[in-house]
Amino acid sequence: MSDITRTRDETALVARVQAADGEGRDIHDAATGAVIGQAPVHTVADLDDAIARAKAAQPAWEGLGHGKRAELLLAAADAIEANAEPLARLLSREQGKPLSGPNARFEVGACATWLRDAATTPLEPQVLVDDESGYAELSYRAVGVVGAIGPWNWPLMISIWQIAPALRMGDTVVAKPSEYTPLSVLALVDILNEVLPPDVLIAVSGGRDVGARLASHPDIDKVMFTGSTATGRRIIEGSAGNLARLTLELGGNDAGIVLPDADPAAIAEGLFWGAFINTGQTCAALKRLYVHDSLYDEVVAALADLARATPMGVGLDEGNVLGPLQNRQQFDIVKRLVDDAASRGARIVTGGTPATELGELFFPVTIVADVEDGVPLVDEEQFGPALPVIRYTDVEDAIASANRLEAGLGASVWSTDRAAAREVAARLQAGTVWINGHGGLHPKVPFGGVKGSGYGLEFGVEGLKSVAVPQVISG
Ligand code: TXE
Repeated sequence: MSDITRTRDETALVARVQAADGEGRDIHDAATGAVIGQAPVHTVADLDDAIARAKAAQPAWEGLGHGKRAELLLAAADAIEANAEPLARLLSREQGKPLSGPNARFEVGACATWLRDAATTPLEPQVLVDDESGYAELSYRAVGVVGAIGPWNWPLMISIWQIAPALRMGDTVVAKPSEYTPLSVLALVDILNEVLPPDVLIAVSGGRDVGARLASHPDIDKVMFTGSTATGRRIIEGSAGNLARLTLELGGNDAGIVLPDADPAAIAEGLFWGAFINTGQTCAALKRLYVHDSLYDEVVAALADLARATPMGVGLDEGNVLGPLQNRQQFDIVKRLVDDAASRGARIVTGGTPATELGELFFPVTIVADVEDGVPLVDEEQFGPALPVIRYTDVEDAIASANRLEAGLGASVWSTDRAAAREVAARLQAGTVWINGHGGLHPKVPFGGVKGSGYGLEFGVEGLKSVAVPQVISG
């Protein structure tokens, strides 16, 4: 086996991908502020070179066929697993999420799972007509070079969601990680490249200028993007020139509705992790919770109890399951929204002020009660550990509230009556509606948003189709 599979700690992973001394940008441990390493600062010229190499490598990669590509991708998944612990440690330090709980180790495990699934999901040609009128079949071919632009919240998992189906379908990929979390993605790509042929997957570590060029480059055929709605709009504009196909996952402001027949004790933990997985920095997290008046106080109290009991701190400490905000910008957004809600008379049940004793970017889990639609903490995406809980008396009002914002990624309904919950679910404007849970994903179940949360589907057969072009052969 190659040397990378013998790597034992995260510093060795960083050493393989970081910039030469004095040429990079310091990347800090989100929890402690310590410097982890120096990210290379790639330029637009570096990106152009990477795209040219990826384009040159694409025909041979497609020519290998599904079987051989699947074999290589399965070997790449094994390589991730062989390096799981150092990758998880690097991710934990750079992103902030703890090793334990549904966090860094979980994320690295999901990378291997999603990669294997993309490698092995069949996508057979579909015979559409085969009779006296003629013959026609529909199949899916590689689209070409895919640009993968990633965020900082689940940097490894989301990169794999973008990269794996594209490679499987015979595309080559140029990936640009977020400038906040480049090292872990560079390390992941380095590990994958131990088994992939040269130039099939290239990571370019740059900022917004590099992202903008990647989305609009004439030799990019498809862009997979996860990030903010504002950047998504810019990518759409950029694609007017190259006509790149787009998959845009633009975050959300997911509503949860607790129906009057729900059992607060039974749902409290599901609600808590639905909202606070990755310390709330998750696109499809529960971001505003509508609770029927009859259960309101009980649900708020149960959430506050869990908030107080759930350990937050430095991610490498195995006891912690909640971490810091990843960056100052996000910390400031969360603080501003919580302060603003308090100033408008909302009740801060627990949390509410920075946990400076833990470190600069820590904000405690904050449950905000007696708050209403129209307050920015409800209407804007907080993307952090603060949950507004809104009281309702008529379920029609709760449905209208859930649907009133531009976002449409996920939603959830909580009830002991599954049929009643499904009826409400069908009326919610969201790409996924969970019942008695929030945010659970499966590699075979398509995921994507509606309205301002973007368009296009990831995962499963639909995900493979989205990084391919349909071709009809007729006659
Ligand atoms: O996102 P950006 P940021 C939300 C969350 C957060 C906000 C901003 O609410 O507060 O977005 O986060 C690249 N053309 N989400 O600033 O700017 C950029 O370099 C092409 C939700 O990190 O959208 C990075 O790689 N690319 C989200 C990526 O886009 C460009 C997860 C995302 O950056 C570009 C993260 C351009 N013009 C934040 N400008 C989710 N859906 O989960 C920047 N980029």
